[in-house]
Amino acid sequence: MSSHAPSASAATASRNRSHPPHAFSLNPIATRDDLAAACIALLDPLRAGASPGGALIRVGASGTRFDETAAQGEGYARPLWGLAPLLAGGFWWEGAELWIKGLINATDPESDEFWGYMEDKDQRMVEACPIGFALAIAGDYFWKRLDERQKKNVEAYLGSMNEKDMPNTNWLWFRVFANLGLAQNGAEYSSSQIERDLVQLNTFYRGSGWSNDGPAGYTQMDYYSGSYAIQYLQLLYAKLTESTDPARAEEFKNRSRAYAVDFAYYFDSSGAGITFGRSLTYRFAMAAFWSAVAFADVELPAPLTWGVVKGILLRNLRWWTRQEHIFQPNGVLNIGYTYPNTYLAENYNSPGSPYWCMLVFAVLALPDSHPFWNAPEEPHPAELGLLPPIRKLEVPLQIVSCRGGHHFLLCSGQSCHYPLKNTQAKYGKFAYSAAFAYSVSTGSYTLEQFVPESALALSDDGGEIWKMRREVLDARFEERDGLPVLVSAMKPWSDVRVDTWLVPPAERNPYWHLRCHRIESKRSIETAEGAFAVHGCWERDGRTLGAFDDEVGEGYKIRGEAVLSVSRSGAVGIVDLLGAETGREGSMLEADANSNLVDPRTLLPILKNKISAGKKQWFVTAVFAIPEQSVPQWKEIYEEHWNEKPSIPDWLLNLIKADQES
Ligand SMILES: *[C@@H]1O[C@H](CO)[C@@H](O)[C@H](O)[C@H]1NC(C)=O
Ligand SMILES: CC(=O)N[C@H]1CO[C@H](CO)[C@@H](O)[C@@H]1O
Repeated sequence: MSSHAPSASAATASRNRSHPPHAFSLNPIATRDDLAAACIALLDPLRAGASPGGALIRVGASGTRFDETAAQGEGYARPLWGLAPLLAGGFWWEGAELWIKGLINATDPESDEFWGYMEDKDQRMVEACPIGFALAIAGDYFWKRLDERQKKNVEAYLGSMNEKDMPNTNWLWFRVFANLGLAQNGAEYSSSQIERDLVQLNTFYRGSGWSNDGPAGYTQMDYYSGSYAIQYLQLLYAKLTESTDPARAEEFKNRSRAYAVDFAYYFDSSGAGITFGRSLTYRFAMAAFWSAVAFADVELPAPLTWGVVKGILLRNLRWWTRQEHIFQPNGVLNIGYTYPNTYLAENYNSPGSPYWCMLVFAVLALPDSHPFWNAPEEPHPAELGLLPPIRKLEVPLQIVSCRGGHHFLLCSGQSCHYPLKNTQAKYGKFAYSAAFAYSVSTGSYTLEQFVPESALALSDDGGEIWKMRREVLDARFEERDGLPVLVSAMKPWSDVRVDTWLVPPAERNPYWHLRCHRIESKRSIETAEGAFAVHGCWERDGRTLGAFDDEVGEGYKIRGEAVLSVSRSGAVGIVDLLGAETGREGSMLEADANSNLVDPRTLLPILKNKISAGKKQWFVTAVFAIPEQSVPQWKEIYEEHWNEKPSIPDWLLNLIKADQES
């Protein structure tokens, strides 16, 4: 028996389970009934965590920056994003009784389970949004079933949000929905508060369909601008106020038409979405924009037909059905992305918080006869060549690429406006992919814990602490050789400046993007730059991947300033096109366990060197990536593409030469 023979445990280990498959994971997600069943499969297990009065649902034990009542209130309220359209769509689920009782008790000051009225900047404000939505579309259950005293309690509770201080962000939408829900049922509400909030929210608008998650000066346009909040709620609002606020309704629909063409690039042919920004534990909420488009009956510009919208939405959900580790053994969701992981979690992610994912179910409110349900699912338009492979997203300062089937974006110019955990990883990376999820730091000692995935990390203390891009300076577009290029700078220390040019894949090198850096440092530093993180194990026995093995066609090759890795996730490599003159050397970094959002065991191809104080140094990093996920024939083509290294474009060579001569 050769030492390469599979160990008996390899296949068994990956098939083995800690609990039986979840009903959601077994759902084919093809029809309206399938989607209703998927929604119910997510709701059912929550009942076990409900308080006697139904107002509080405990999903887990970890803490948040806010109180436990608000946390368990999330466990109650967020599932309403699915339950309300389920009921509005004419489905019935017997657990709904518990949620109706829960609303009564949550808002009753005489009940043990009363949540307490809202204070300034209260987490309860977020949960007022799904409650408002439930009142608006499923008032038959959540309003008409209540007696007069109970109705007054709901009115007083939601009304306690008016006039309070709120974060100047997407949160303002939550108050719009609290009032709208009351208005739709003829209850007392504040129309002036709705008006003030909408006027303020409108100041976030930046054009081309994109809103900032906050006022001018912020540079944060992530899933909150689209699926998690702003676009999503604009569209729900548009549908609910078509006759009472027609001008805004039309404006919001117009914004979604512009945004949709940009956002379509975020999803690949497998259904996966690009991992970018905070709150990714909301999982399939990432695709909720497409559900809201249908909910609001918005016809999108070509090539985004109903069949395409349906395809993007349902493929994303099916991708999630294949991520079977998103559940706890009792069937409720865990905190994490594709597996339990708190390194990525925000301080506001309570155990119930992942149920923001239920936003995706808005389409359940649509009747069978709706064109969304009638249209046959169509492939992603990029797969059919119906979208240009590269698109400049002027407003969010991103370049999206679907060249060769790999959907990813280049990013320079975003940052979170408050101190977020792992903020560098969530906004500061050069590239974010739908196939290779981003990685976060797991600790603060050595490169293995910092994980410079799609980043340039710098250390001035011999490699103990590493800095990666957080604040981006002077971000702008240039056009070179007919392609958009993102130019920006960072100053990790006051005496270190790094200028960066991000160049999307050219037609002749579809699987390569370039990141050129000019580093000027007055202190001695070490540098490390990473490609995308890859699955770090052999298929044959699941042990840590090593040097390339021709027999099995897996492993990694390191040659001077070039590293190529081939494993289950596809082929990923990195090389400095300036060659050995940069002093950069390739290696494989054993990224700390659970640093990557989709793969708990990753390796990272990196290039490292040292720069002495006072030196100016240019790098021209070329990053190679062919994902298994959306380029199924990658094994046959990767060698040819890897060997076809891009050359340094003339404009860049001239820039470097001029600088070196100055
Ligand atoms: C929406 O777009 C249409 C078509 O471009 C345009 O005629 C209309 O004025 C726009 N409406 C608003 C409110 O922006
Ligand atoms: C704990 C609690 O207050 N439970 C109440 C919830 O609401 C129902 C219906 O009003 C009451 O019967 C329960 O006593």
